[in-house]
Parts: sequence; structure tokens; C-alpha cells
Amino acid sequence: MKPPAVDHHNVWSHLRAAFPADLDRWAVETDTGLIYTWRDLDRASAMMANLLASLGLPEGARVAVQVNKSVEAMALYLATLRAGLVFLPLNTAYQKAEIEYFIGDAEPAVVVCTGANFGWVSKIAFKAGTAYVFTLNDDRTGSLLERAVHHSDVHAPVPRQADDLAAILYTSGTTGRSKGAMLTHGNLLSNALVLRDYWGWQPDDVLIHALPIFHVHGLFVALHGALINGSPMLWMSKFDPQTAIGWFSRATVFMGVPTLYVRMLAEPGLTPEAARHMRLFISGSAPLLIDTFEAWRQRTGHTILERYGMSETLMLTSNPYRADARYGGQSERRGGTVGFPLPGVEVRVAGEGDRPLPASEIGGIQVRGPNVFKGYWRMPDKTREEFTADGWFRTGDLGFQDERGYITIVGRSKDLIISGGYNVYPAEVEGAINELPGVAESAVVGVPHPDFGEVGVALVIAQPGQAVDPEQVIAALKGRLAHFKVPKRCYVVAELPRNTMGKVQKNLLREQYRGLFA
Ligand code: MLC
Ligand code: AMP
Repeated sequence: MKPPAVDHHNVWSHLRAAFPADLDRWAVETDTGLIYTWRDLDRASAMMANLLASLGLPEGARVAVQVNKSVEAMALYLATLRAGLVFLPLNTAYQKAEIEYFIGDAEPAVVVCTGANFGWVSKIAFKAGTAYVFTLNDDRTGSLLERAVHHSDVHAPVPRQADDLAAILYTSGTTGRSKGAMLTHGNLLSNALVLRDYWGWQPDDVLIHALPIFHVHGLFVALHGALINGSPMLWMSKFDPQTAIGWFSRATVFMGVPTLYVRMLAEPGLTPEAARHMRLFISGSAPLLIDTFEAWRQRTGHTILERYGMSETLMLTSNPYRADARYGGQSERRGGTVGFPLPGVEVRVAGEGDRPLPASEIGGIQVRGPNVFKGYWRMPDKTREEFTADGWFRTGDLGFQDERGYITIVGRSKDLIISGGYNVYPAEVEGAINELPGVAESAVVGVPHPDFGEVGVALVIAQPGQAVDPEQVIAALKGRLAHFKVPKRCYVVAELPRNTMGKVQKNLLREQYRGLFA
């Protein structure tokens, strides 16, 4: 039976309304061979939502989650939406000090972690005032499920308005402190609906879900994309190129960061025949090299569709899936570009004083629209800084829009490294290095890497009379930071190049070390 038409903005209700009429059809098949029906997703998220509701949490309470990818973890996300609470996903790579910061800053009422981490996570959480800590493992065990099974599998979603918070996603800060981007039900819903139309989702589509579900790409773009079209998913707990290629014959849509495409290209099984059943390959979260774009076309006969987005804004631009009437009917997916602003999303390129620039001139990319977040959690000053006086959000990306309307990103004004689709802020890593014994100063820069696109390299200056061992620097950082943030190489140097103001010239360092992984 179809649920009634939705008269409010709770994203869950809109996803649920798109479920197929026959709830006993398959919705998810995992790489371990488990099959979940649409009814399973509905019941599991209802039971968890009833458990959350039974806790009597205040309006706007946060549910922070650091667990391995599983269908139950996805159901927990859906349950949080259903219950009208705020979902706060955390990368499984984050370590103690990072988790301590996020929990201290967000003050979640509920924390869900793996059984293996319960000891240290619960200690941090209870100290920060969290009322409930549950466990959830990727083998369908843990106290969350033990408690949820005692609750009803029927649940009426809590009505939400477009402006109500749905999720907080932490993005690292340029000055070290991470900021929580507050996303509303209206943000998530508008983006999901736009992408469903722009990427031409079909009734018989099947998505290969290969990304983690703690960032925008896997959690919103991929998951919402399938659910709001009632499309089943082949579900990979951890990306494996051979499994992905093996699934192409049963799927139609794949979404990945460029590293996933690079890894699949290294597989001899990647052929036009293997990819014949596929309809669409989408790439984003980091620049897709033109070599990868072209190699993919040669090896599979498919042209990757590249799009561009951010945690604060969800998806902003996309190459066309088919002729776009707004841009003279152009339908070409152009490698090296991120395409056109999505319908309803305004994009401008601005120069000095936030003045819009003419076509083809490089400037800061600024955006406006129903997709743009509400602000940074408890950082009104930071929020104000990132918006122009006339209400545009400054992305920190540099680019231009050509005469044909295509946008190209040429760099970033923010000091940021994007490694395998994860953001690494040099300021945060330098801060951690500078605290190590014997270190006077450091600089971290991104250099090209064949697998991750870009990785960090650390240059360290020792204090006078002190010896610093680069390997010990790396080892010490691995105890403090998520490992993807740890520079892949470290060098102790006598000095760093500086400009006349004394500022480290990172462009010279990037140039000097750019061949390191060639
Ligand atoms: C893992 N490692 C990385 C890394 N991923 N190092 C640098 N960059 C990365 N991205 C390191 C680990 O710390 C570890 O080091 C070693 O590599 C092996 O770890 P692994 O877990 O086995 O790695 P693997 O499974 O191969 O992971 C690689 C990956 C993963 C590419 C599959 O990074 C990934 O899923 N990336 C996708 C990120 C994503 O979803 N981004 C979307 C953000 S949303 P050690 O030292 O411990 O041995 C966004 C907005 C938008 O940006 O527009 O979409
Ligand atoms: P995040 O803060 O993790 O959401 O990362 C957002 C950033 O990723 C953007 O500001 C861009 O710098 C970058 N990004 C996302 N998609 C692309 C793309 N297709 N090409 C280049 N950079 C991208």
C-alpha cells in the first residue's frame, strides 16, 4: 500500500513515499550476500525511531554515530530523520582526540559506536553530558539493535519544516578547529529532487553503493539518489574494484571519488563488455584528472559525468546527463570541467569586493540556493565571514565559467589537500606536528599522487640543538590524527622559503616536491 501524500518536509517521508508498492522486493544486497527488502528498511528504521522516541530527547537533539558501514547503520540514519532528530556522522578513521572535540562541540544526546570502541568513546561521551551510548557492529550485533527489537515496527514520522535541522557534518577548519555544517531537511530534499531529475534516474535503475556513509557523497548523493527513486542498491562495505566491476552486469549507476576510478582502471576485467549494462558513471569530491576521464572512455565506452559539491552546499554543478535547454541544448560531458550550475542553484564567479566577473575570468566561486546550509554549529561569526553581504556563500574554490556555461575549478583559496576524496587541512596537521618535542615549525603541502590524487608532505624545522626523526613524526601523528590526514612523507629541513612578509611560500614547496610520487 502506498503511504499518503507527504504534507511536510521530513526527508524520510519523501524517501518513503518513493518506495515501490511491493515492499517485499529487494532493496539492498550486500557484498556478504545479505538481502534486505524495502519492508526490512521500513521496519528496521521504525523500530530504531521508536527506540529514539522512547528516550524523551529534547527538540534538536543530536545523534552522533561512528560505526562501520552496514545496512543497519543506514537504517539508523533513516531512523534519526524519522524521529525528527539531528544526525551527526563521524569518519571511522577519527581517533580519540578528534572524537573528543566533535562530541564536546556538538554535545550529542545519543552516541552510537562500535562495541570495540565502547570503552573510550563512552568515557568521552558521558564526560560531555551524553545521556545514552549504544553500540552497533557491522555483523548485526550491539546494544542498539538489542534495544530496538523490543519496539514497534510502526512509526509515524515527526513532521519537520524545510528550515529544521536534519544533520550536522563536520568539515575541518582552515585555522585548525573543525566546523559543523548545519544541513536542513529543505537542503537535503531540494538537492535529492534536483539530482533525481538532472541525472535522469530511471524506474529500473540499480545503484552500486561503494562509498562510506559518513560524508556527503555516500550519505546524501548516493543514498538519497537511490532511495528517492525507489531504486535498489548493491552495497559494498568497503570499496573493492573487482567486486564493483563484477556488479556492473547487474547495475546501472556507479558513483565514486576519482581514486575509485583509478583503481578500477588497474583491473584487466574492466572492458566495454563488463560495463555494457551500465547507464551512468558519476565522479566527484575531488578533481578527476583528464587522463582518468579519457582512459575510462577508452576502456569502457562510457563518458564519466563529473559534478562538484561541498558539505556546506551539497551538490552545486554537474555536467549534463542529456541536453540541457538552459544552456542551448548542450549535452556534452566535458572532462576537466564540473559542468553547469544545477537547476535552482545559483553560481557566480567573483573578484575583489565580491564583484561578479565576466565569463572566462578566474575568481572565487560563490553560491546561493535552497541547497546552501544554515550555518556553522555554534559559530555565528565564522558563518558570517563565509557569506557575502548580499547572501552568497564563498566556497573557497577558484574557477571560471566559460562562454558556453561550463564551470572549471582551477584551484582553491583555502589551504586544503584533497586526498582520495577526504579533506585534509594542513593547518590542523601542522598544529599537531608543532606540538611534538624538538619541533620548531612545520609546513604541510599537497603533492600529486597516482592513487589518491593528492597527498600531504611535511617539512619540519627542528629547534636549535634538537634532532627530529621524520619517521617518529609520522608515527606520533598516527596516534593523534585519522591516518588519512598523516603526511605520506616527512623531511627535516634547515629552512622554509618565505616571502618578504615572512609567510611560508607553499607554492614553491609544492613545486619542489611535486615529482615525489610520479
Ligand atoms: C585511506 N588511506 C588514505 C586514504 N584512505 N590516505 C590518504 N587519503 C585517503 N583517502 C590510508 C589509510 O590511512 C591507511 O594508512 C592506508 O591508506 C590503507 O587504508 P585503507 O582503509 O585500506 O584504505 P582504502 O580502503 O584503500 O581507502 C581508500 C579509499 C577511501 C579511496 C577507498 O579513502 C575512500 O573511501 N575514499 C572516499 C572518501 C569519500 O567518500 N569522500 C566524499 C567526501 S564528500 P595506514 O597508515 O593506516 O596504513 C565531499 C563533497 C562532494 O567531498 O563533493 O562529494
Ligand atoms: P567537503 O568539504 O568534504 O565537502 O569537500 C568539498 C570540496 O571538495 C570542494 O570545496 C572542492 O574543493 C572539492 N570538490 C568537490 N567536487 C569536486 C570536483 N568535481 N572537482 C574538484 N574539486 C571538487
